[in-house]
Amino acid sequence: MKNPIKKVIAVHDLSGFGRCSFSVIIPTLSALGVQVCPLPTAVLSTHTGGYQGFTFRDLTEDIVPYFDHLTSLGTEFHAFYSGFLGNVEQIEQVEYMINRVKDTMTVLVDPVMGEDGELYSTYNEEMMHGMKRLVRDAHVITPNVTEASFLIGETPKAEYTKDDVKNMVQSLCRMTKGKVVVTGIEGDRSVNCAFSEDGGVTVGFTSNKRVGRQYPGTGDIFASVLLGRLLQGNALEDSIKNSSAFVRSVMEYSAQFDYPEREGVLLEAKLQELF
Ligand code: PXL
Repeated sequence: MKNPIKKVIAVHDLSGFGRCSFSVIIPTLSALGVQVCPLPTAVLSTHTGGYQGFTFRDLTEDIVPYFDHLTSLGTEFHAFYSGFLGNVEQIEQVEYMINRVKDTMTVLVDPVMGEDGELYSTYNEEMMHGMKRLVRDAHVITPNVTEASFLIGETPKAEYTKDDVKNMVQSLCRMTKGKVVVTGIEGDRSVNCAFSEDGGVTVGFTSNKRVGRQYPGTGDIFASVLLGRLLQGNALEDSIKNSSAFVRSVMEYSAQFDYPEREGVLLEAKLQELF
């Protein structure tokens, strides 16, 4: 009988504390029955949001040989998933890898660049241009509203109307052949995520009650659940709804407890909801 477990090559960093990137991607996708094959871009002691003095071991030199070895094993990989990238060279390496896999794997690019209207301090103009090239060939992209604004060359706004969001999704659709999913929208109460899978002809919206907290890593959890649900064969809209509901549930649970938000959501307590 054929091995039923799907495999994802995931290109992210490993941060030892603060629940983001691989610390949440591996358990989340595993809970959905998907095997994560981690391709680490860097190893940090903590994530960069809210901590100082963290260690940072850059693995840029290893990335392409690591990928070439994985893809020479003669095993079938079903998806390729990239997220936070640390420099322009890493973005170019992901571009090389996407070109190698786009005809045989589902390619999800989470263009992690910033949040709350700001780019991350590690980001610069050149990296943003690189990210625009990455989204072009992806099959699914999952920018938050801040990243979506930067990708289409606009200044992020504090609040978005439904029409603003529709225009934003349509502009993104002109930049990629893939499905577009924009998350974390603030403004119109009936909109939280917006998506299109037909090049912007139709734009759908989903909504969820906001929790009013800012935990790192929730974008990584959202994209991981989305990818897992898509690989299970679910439709895009159902996968988005399931993923946002899960993120909201973990945030709501975490918000009951008194601990620093920079430690991330209490994922361990809620993983069973994915089974
Ligand atoms: O979750 C995004 C992310 C991933 N990796 C590192 C980060 C961040 C966000 O701050 O700092 C190292």
